[in-house]
Amino acid sequence: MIWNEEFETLPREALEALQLKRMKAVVERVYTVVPYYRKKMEEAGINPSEIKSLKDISKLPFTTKEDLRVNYPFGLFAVPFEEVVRIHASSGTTGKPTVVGYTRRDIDTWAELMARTLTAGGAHKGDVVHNAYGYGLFTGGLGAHYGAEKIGAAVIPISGGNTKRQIMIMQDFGSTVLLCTPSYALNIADVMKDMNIEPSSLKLRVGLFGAEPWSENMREEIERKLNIKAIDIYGLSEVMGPGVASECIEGKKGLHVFEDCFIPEIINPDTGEVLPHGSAGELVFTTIMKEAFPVIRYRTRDISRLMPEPCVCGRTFYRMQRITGRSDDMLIIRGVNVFPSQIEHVLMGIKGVEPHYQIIVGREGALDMMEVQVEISEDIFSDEVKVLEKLNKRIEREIKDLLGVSCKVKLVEPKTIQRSEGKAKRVIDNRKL
Ligand code: DLL
Repeated sequence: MIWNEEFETLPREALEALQLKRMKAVVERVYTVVPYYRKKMEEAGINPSEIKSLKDISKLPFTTKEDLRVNYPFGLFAVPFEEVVRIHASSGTTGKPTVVGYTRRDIDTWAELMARTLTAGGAHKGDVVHNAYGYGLFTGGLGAHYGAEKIGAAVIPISGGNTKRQIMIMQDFGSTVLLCTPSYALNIADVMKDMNIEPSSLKLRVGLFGAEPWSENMREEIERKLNIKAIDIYGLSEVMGPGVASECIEGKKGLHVFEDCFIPEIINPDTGEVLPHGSAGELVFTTIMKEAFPVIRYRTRDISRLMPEPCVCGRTFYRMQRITGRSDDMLIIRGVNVFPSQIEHVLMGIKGVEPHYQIIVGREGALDMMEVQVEISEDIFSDEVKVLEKLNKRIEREIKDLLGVSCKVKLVEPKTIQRSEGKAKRVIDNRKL
């Protein structure tokens, strides 16, 4: 099923004409109203009037998380603040979050995109949508919520956590569609098994999973353990939230990018050069429908590939391959984006610890676990156990406060963490996706 036949099956030529019109308008607008964009374009020696074809997009400078940080919190908003009706945020590279805003029309566009996403995954009016994406500053919960209402489904805004209760609600309310991160879906499956509940006794039919990397193996495992079809959905706060690209249940191979709202490019992450379709590289998006927080050539750091081949479902939007990695060091731990630099930021603020640390990530069952090994200084090393225990707890608490995700801290003796001979290896990720 297709939610919006008119746009989702636009012939390529008409789609590209629409993209060009919208792209010109947004470039013109940010140049006029956002001083930072104007300055960057001037520095790059490009004027919006020189954007004449879709290819000309490559003349525009990239936008990065660093640009968002410099303009924290609202410096890149492109409408008067009273037009903003919603603010979300995701983690930034230091203590400050990345902030994004939406006008009323942006919220409508987002609901439309999530309606398309849910429909592509096979959801419809009459479904009971169990939305276990987190509600709050994270875009997952509320983003999916509005789309589910738009298609006329009954939404259960359950948010994350309390898994036994989630399962009871699924049984009692007859949930048919599950929305959560893929690792949480596996966790639900494990808890169900512990509770001796047969997945086939539930009404669950399909799950739309995203917000973290997963693999075809994980898809098979989720489908088998929960007795459902599992669909991959992708998005990021800076560009919109969920609803940037999604798989269709007919094809289940690559995610259709909603190209009437976003222009995708693939670049070489080292040189910034635009790569031809089919090559693997970093995904870059330009938003062409957003009002409050448009982004021009936003570097996602996600590695993928664009697939122009037609899809069995009839959508004309190009697909992107499932995300295969990142071009930076961002980790996703239990759905929360974590940068090693954030942990470093905490450590630097604590007396008695050295800036030598290592993050070890693994899985216990379906749950991500993070351990941070931290070197302590010589003078603290000889202190009493009690002092060290206190220090340990303090670091754990401060990391939890900043990241919103708990970890285990292990203090290690001075000079035991291997020194780098080039790029420091801060992270050891033992998770098998
Ligand atoms: O995770 C938005 C979202 C919510 C997408 C719910 C899908 C479902 P952020 O918190 O800003 O936004 O994190 C964005 O998460 O750059 C990717 O690295 C990663 N990511 C999101 N979806 C996928 C996916 C939301 N399907 C970052 N596969 C992105 C792999 C994903 N990684």
